[in-house]
Amino acid sequence: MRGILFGLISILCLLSNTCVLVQENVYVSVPSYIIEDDTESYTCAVSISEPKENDIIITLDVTSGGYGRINMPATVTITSGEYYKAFDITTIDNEIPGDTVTVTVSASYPLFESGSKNMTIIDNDDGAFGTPTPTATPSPTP
Ligand SMILES: [Ca+2]
Ligand SMILES: [Ca+2]
Repeated sequence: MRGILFGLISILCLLSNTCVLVQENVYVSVPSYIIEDDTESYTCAVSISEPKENDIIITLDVTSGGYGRINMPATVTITSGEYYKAFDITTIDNEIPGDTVTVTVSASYPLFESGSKNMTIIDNDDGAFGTPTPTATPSPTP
């Protein structure tokens, strides 16, 4: 009886040691492409492997090509007991044609392996989706 108990405890210790060695990951899910248009909102998400007892505040970042092109929260909180949190990305419409760009959205949390995904922001000023850019009128001379 005592031997069995000791065996069980040994197995539990072995299991918990294994758990400590497992690298925890943050995952981010974004669309592979989004279209430049200030009315569109794209649902994205961050997730972790398993729920935690405390809130996990994930930091979001985007490579420089995304600056001024999208609105995205700086952080997303996965509340205790949850492993998933959705967030929205919206695009910023501009009048610049031909500015399709691929950016990398990343999600990080201290001591966790960061997650990242590529996302292409497709321009809408080439005529296919948007209206033509109005030509500038010369300012009147006095
Ligand atoms: Ca545009
Ligand atoms: Ca554009």
